[in-house]
Amino acid sequence: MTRAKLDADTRLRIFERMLTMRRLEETVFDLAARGIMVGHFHVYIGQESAGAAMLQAAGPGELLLSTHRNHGHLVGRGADPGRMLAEFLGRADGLNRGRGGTLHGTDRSLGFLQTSAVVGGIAPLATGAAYSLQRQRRQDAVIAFFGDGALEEGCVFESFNIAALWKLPIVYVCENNSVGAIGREGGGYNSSVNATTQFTTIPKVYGIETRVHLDGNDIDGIYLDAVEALQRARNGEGPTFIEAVTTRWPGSQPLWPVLATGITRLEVAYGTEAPSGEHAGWIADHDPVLRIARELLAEGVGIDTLKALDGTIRQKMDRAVDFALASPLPDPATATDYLFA
Ligand SMILES: Cc1ncc(C[n+]2csc(CCOP(=O)(O)OP(=O)(O)O)c2C)c(N)n1
Ligand SMILES: [Mg+2]
Repeated sequence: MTRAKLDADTRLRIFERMLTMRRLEETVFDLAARGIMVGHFHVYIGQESAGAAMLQAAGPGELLLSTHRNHGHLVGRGADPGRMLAEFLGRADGLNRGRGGTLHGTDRSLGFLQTSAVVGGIAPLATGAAYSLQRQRRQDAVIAFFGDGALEEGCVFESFNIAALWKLPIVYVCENNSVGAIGREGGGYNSSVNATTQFTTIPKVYGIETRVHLDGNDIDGIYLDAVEALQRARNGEGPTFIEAVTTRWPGSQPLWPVLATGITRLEVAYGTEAPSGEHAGWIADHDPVLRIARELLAEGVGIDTLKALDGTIRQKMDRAVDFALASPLPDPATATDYLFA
């Protein structure tokens, strides 16, 4: 199916979100390597296209919820990288006052309601948020991001059922990164094990509209589907399920993530440098940031424009690190603040 290409400005803005996500994750790796950031975390490298295109389509009143691979969604929605990094370091100026860390990121000021690292756990929360929007008669929708693993969880099926029955304003976004995943059996990070090979069959059973992008880096197609799905949700026509399929980033194969492909070199997209190292194949064929950069260059965007954009984003990340490091740890006297009981 051929569809209209997006205008150049929208494509560039989606790319800006993608590059911001990438540079943030590289900063996270740097903080971890320096021993400043401790504990486990998950990164969004290799999946930026879907999140960036969805977030580009989202309006200011939309509500967002995410899963353990949430950094990209948060920063792509516009969360301040300094406050994000402060949160990851457990500092008082973090988005959640240092209480949540990487796995519970939220930013209520942006409608980013919740991250749940419980696989599939976000689906009922997001569906409840959609019910709330419906009750308030708001012309907004919920976007719920989750991985393919979520489709092994019973609460996701219950959520689909309720959302379809009540025509709730919600877009479920399944980021299927299982292509090339080695999974636990292969000694790597958990990957989904599902009896169905076509995830869209699950929401379809409930009469939910489905769209699948076998090329999960098709930012035009995902953006256009997002616009349509959000409109359908706001019109009271019910939920949509969008699946984006991506090849798993080598750095997300091990139990602890590693910056397997190094700092992203836009020079590879400019053609002034060849991809190198053990994962040169992934860099050349699957890196979404380089792919969209190449597409933009082919469409006439100048190398200087991309260089300037990257420079601005890198400076933003440097300032974010300074902000996070300058932020104090929470005062122990506040340890029981913000508790329900
Ligand atoms: C209910 C539950 N079971 C198991 C885990 C451990 N776990 C963390 S991530 C993960 C794999 C999730 O796969 P997927 O949702 O596809 O996300 P991906 O890591 O592939 O992006 C598992 C099993 C968990 N967090 N929650
Ligand atoms: Mg997965």
